[in-house]
Amino acid sequence: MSNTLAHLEQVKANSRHLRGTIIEGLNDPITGAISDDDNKLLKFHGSYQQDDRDIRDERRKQKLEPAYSFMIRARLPGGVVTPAQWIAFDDLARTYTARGLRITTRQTFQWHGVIKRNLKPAMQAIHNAMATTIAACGDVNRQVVSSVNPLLSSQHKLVQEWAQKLSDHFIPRTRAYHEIWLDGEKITDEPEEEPIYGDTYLPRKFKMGIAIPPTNDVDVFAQDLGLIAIIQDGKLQGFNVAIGGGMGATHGDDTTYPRLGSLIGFVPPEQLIAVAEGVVTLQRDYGNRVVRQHARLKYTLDHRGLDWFKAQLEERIGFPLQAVRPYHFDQNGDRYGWTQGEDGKWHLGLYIESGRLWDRGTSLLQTGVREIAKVLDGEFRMTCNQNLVISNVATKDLAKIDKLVAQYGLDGYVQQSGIRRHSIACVALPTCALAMAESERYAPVLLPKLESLLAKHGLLDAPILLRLSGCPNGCSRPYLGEIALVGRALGRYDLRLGADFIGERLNVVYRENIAEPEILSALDSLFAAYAKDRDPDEKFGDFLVRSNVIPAPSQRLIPIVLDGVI
Ligand code: SRM
Ligand code: SF4
Repeated sequence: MSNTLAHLEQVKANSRHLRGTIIEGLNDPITGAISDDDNKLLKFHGSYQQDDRDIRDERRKQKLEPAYSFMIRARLPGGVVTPAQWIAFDDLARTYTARGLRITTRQTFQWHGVIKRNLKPAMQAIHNAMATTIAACGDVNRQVVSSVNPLLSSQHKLVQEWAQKLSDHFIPRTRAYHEIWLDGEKITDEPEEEPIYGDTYLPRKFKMGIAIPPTNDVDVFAQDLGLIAIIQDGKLQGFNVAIGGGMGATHGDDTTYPRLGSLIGFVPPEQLIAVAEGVVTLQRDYGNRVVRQHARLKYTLDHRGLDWFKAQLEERIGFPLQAVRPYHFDQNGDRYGWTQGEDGKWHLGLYIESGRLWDRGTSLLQTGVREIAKVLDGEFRMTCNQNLVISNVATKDLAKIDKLVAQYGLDGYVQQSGIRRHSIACVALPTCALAMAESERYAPVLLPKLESLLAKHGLLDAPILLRLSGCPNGCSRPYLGEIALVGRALGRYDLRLGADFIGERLNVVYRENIAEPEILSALDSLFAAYAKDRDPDEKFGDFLVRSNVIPAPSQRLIPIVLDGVI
């Protein structure tokens, strides 16, 4: 293999389909870590080696190795979890982890702080709960996300089936997962086939998501392959296809940037898998395998051209895409409280701060949801805004659920401010190796300060999208926040402003590398202007653009459409 390729390409090629020496590393009692190369492969199995950054310096001083542990991420297409699974996942959190359960911005669970000797039993516990972690991370198609639209339960069901089919279709075929984690016997010495991925998998991670208008809770234009379900008269007609969305960027490197997906056409359901496979395999064949920073689909598209990509895709799949169908989004946040679906069942949207369910002191949110799981005759759905929906509840059971929700303080959403209800924060410190600043731990500090400013200007109930990220990788999709803080260094952030409320316009940098006093002072003036001069129902981000408070966003206002009208 050419030595101009990124090192990881060579690791993948030599890994015997993701085996490497992970088993040997797990069995090495001398260290709490595994080797760097195995760590890269471990991601494909849904786990990351991390260390507790709060005590990193102290351990270095004491000449101890870092406090290594592992984060595990589940693959739960569409974020649907049965009550039995919830209890099993909660047991796992209590037995093996240090930081409770964490709902992610891709509507699945992460468990942090699993030490090496517990990794295998933890993976087995997930398997025993009829779930998996394979391909939750790594250069493959990840967790497939889909809208959690409680009003339209039959539509959710239709779309959920496609999320599951896409997820299953793109699961790696290697037996390595069974061999390493489930003590699966090696069935054959014959080389295994990865029919979609080949020996070196994809150049970089790949993400798919399905939105059900009018809700864009998955941020469909942030996906490599974003699908907008078109449903008429209760029948799924098919999907508008958007490609090349992505958030990640690097401070100071203009060759990396967030990008909204471009709409390239419409596909009926029976052709969806073919189109998805066409997009994935084109990215497999043409994605950049030399420079990893440029390896996402968005760069392949911008490098080769959208027309080129679409022509290649149609040649590969053997049929043309149809013209984009009309659709309309009205928000990318979640609905809170009870809503009744068309089938009469009820759905309760709950706000979970930064998605963390972890009993601390008198706050017993983790136990609260566990108690609900014990009595729930329905299911849980996690959202891409890190929230939780208790779903498919019969009318006779409402009072029972309400009682537990109130008892365990899960009803905070009732009184919360508009900004809190629309806030997301990525994990960041102390577990994330890439964090430059606090995010999840900063949210409870920042939010009350913002709320007191908003209250001063009579805006406490104004729904404003706030997104915090500890670095520019963008795990909270901060470039789609009406207000976003993107970490630069401890206590310092870029303040970005002016995305819209529906996930169709990126924000821009308003102030670079500033600390909290400057952040609050800047927002105080802007809130004052918004309170005074906004049009009726005008959203904060739209107001900032209309009133030229921020320069017109350099990115397009709506995603590029090829060959179609919306
Ligand atoms: Fe992310 C890397 C956490 C959603 C873009 N992300 C990481 C790592 C694994 C850090 C690392 O590589 O060492 C973080 C682990 C932190 C920890 O301690 O748990 C991490 N990402 C998360 C989660 C948990 C954030 C959260 O608060 O919920 C989300 C888990 C999603 C999941 O369940 O699969 C998460 N990450 C996202 C999203 C949002 C999305 O997908 O909708 C993005 C932006 C969309 C995108 O991919 O473009 C995102 N994460 C990244 C990137 C930048 C990728 C890029 O193209 O440049 C990295 C860094 C990397 O891959 O090198 C990253
Ligand atoms: Fe870590 Fe950065 Fe992602 Fe936050 S945005 S979880 S700091 S990689």
